[in-house]
This record gives sequence, C-alpha cells and structure tokens, in this order.
Amino acid sequence: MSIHVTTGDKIYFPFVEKVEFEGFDSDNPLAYKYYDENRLVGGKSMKDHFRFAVAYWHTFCGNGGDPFGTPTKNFPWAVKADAEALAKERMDAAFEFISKLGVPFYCFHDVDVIDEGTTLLESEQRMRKMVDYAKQKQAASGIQLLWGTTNLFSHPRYMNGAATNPDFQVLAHAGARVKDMIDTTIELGGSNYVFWGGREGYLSLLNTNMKREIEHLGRFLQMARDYGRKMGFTGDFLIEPKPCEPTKHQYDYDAATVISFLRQFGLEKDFKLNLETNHATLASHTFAHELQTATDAGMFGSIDANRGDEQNGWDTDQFPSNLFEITEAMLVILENGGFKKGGVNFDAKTRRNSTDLEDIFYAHIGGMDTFARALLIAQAILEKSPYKKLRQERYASYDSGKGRDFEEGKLTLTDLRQIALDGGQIKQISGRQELFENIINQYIR
Ligand code: XLS
Ligand code: NI
Ligand code: NI
Repeated sequence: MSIHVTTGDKIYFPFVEKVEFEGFDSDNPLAYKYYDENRLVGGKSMKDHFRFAVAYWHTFCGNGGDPFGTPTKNFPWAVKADAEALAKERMDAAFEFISKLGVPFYCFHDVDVIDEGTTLLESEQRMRKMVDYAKQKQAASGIQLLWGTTNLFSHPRYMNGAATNPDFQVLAHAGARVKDMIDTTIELGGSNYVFWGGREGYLSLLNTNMKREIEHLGRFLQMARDYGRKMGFTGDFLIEPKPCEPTKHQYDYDAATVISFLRQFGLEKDFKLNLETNHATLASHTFAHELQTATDAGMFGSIDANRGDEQNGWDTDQFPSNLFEITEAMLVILENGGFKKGGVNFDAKTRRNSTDLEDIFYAHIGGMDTFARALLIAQAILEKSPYKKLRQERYASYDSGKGRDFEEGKLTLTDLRQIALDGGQIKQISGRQELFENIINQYIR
C-alpha cells in the first residue's frame, strides 16, 4: 500500500507537499537523489528492501536539550499544557511528517506518545486513547508500526534498573508497563517489540549482585514472551545491545553477549537482535561485525540506523552518512537475504543547533539516500565483482578431501598430525585485504 499524506487540523510542514524521488541531478534539498521506492534491486523494491521507520522520540520529542543546556527546538506541536491535547497534536505532526516523507513505518516508546499519568491506571487509560487515535492515523495514511517499546529508563523509579532493579516493586511496575505496551503493539499491528535495557546494568559492581540481576532479566523476558504469545503476538521480540551509557556497564553489551544470554534463558526462538550502528562502535566493533554475528546465529532482526563520531566516546546518534560503513552493512544484510519482519529505523537526532523544521526532513532524506546508494553499490558488488568468489576461494582447502572430512567431523587429532606430516611445506596464501577494500571503493560510483 502506498503512503497517503495525512494531516491534522493544522499544517506543520507547509513548505513541502511530498518528498519525491528526483534523481542524482536534482539540487532540490527536499527530494530523494537515490531512494526511489519503486525501483527494483535484485527483484525487490527499495521500499521493501529497507522498511524504513521514523523514530518518534528523537524527531518529535527530542528538544535539543543536553546536560549543558536547555532545549533549543521550539516545535510548534509541543505547546499544549494538557497531556492528551499535546499528544494528539504531536501525533498529527508525526503522521504529517512521516507521510510527506513517504516512509512506511514508525517506532515509539510508550512515553513518546503520551506522558505517564500520576498513577499506573491513569497511564494505561491515556495509552488506550492514544491507541485509538494512532489506529485512525495509521488507517488514513497507510503507515505501519515497525516496533513498539517501553521506556524503562527515564523515570526516576528506574534509577537502579527496571527488570534488574534490586527492589522487586520496581520490577513489578516495569512489568505492568511492558504488558501495556505489548498490548499496544499488538493492537496497532506492530511487527516487532523491542527491549533496550538502558538501565539494566550497573554503575558500580561493589553494590551489585550481577548473577541475580541477570537471572531476573532472563525471567522477566520469559514472562514478556509468554504473555505476548498468549495474546497472539506473532512478531519478533528484539533486544538492542549497547555496552554502556547511561550505565557504566550494560548487560546487553553487544551481539555476542546477547546471543549467549538468550540461549541461556531459552529465549532464542522468540527473540532476535535490533542492532544500532553507534552501539556497535561504542562496543569497539564495526556495525558489519555486529550484523554478521547476529546473522550467523540466526538472530538478525532489525537495525537502528545512525552513526557515531570517531573522536567521541558517546552515543552521538547522528544521521547515517558514512557510505563505506553502510555499504559494508548492506553487504552482510543482502547476503543474509535482507530484512524479514525488521527494517531500518532512524534512531538518530538532528544536532542541537539544527533548529529549522526543514532540518528533520534533510536528516531523513540524507539517511535514506545513504542506504539507497549503499544498496545499489552492495548489490553490484555481489552481482558483478569477484568479491564473493575471492572470499570463497580462501576456504577452498575445506571444500574437498581432508579439509572437507574435517568439517564433517570425520577426523581425529591424530589424523591431523598425519595430514600435517604428509602435507609438507605450507604455502603462503595472501589475505588480499587491500584488494577487497579496492573493490568496495571501485563500486562506490
Ligand atoms: C538508546 C537506544 C534507544 C532504543 C530504544 O541508546 O538506542 O533509543 O533504540 O529504547
Ligand atoms: Ni536504538
Ligand atoms: Ni542509541
């Protein structure tokens, strides 16, 4: 279904009707240069390749405030004093923006859509109203929910963690909020439900029983899975790894850590990973490394697209623009057969001093064009270049004979000794890294 521009009573972005594909030669800053949603790449449209999503929190709630300064972004939809009126205006603005971009999905945390009430019951009632409102907006525009999530990190009650809180009462409250947001995700037809454990870690190991906390997290996720499945949720549950920030050490450190955690608690069939570019770099990995790790474990789900800053050690959450990095990512994603239920969510924010309403358009257009371009490059590399063949040839010694016997588990350590004796002098085989890098650069055109 194509996306219909959907506005509320008020128009928030009068300067653009709809962002269209105009091609490489266009100088229109409010047009796509590479992202052409209907263009087929490897038999699949660009729209289906990416399943792009706009992140509610950064684009409609992020106000530019940081630890050193008050908000800079005076968004016209964030002015009403009444929580419900504000939430509806913000949702009008969100759907106008997303539909004008022609993006097929969005993602949100419970509190992005509407503030918590003073009691749990009031919070639940508020969310029910917004679910009804969102349903209408989704139906009018054709925009769908890629994933829902619960914010278990902003409220002071979560200062010691949510599912890993030493106080059971806080864990119970987190459970109530997760239940409500799973209900919401199901009602809105969401494809995935995400857990990002922002405070599920520690500030000091001295006051922390790590074993118990991790077991609580495992138990909590089993309960969420069981509830979701009982209620008919058929989407994927996703965990989003991040090594630190805001905690000193986050338990969902990186893809490898999360994969072994999921297996430990029997969650590997229902859970996959939501991988974020900047979280990979914080864990001292490349984004491609994280994608490959999840893929190899059969747990690749979705991505949070952004980029970090090579000089800064925090989650700068900038919009993606690094073509080499995203090409490497697209190579892994394409070789794995692309996204299934997941997609590309822009978990990215415009800078504190990007204060024009146009800036959020430029940011998304730039991110989408970066991905579109990387897709074309990666597809060409896989189809036309010797990239795959070169990599395959490195492992040729395992494709037949004794190497193959080894892979099939037919040899013993004593056999290896005999093969070593028989094999004689070992030949030097170049890894040819520079050649591989040159191929990527050659196809960036
Ligand atoms: C923060 C995370 C967060 C999750 C959703 O670093 O990326 O935004 O994606 O809770
Ligand atoms: Ni994220
Ligand atoms: Ni992040």
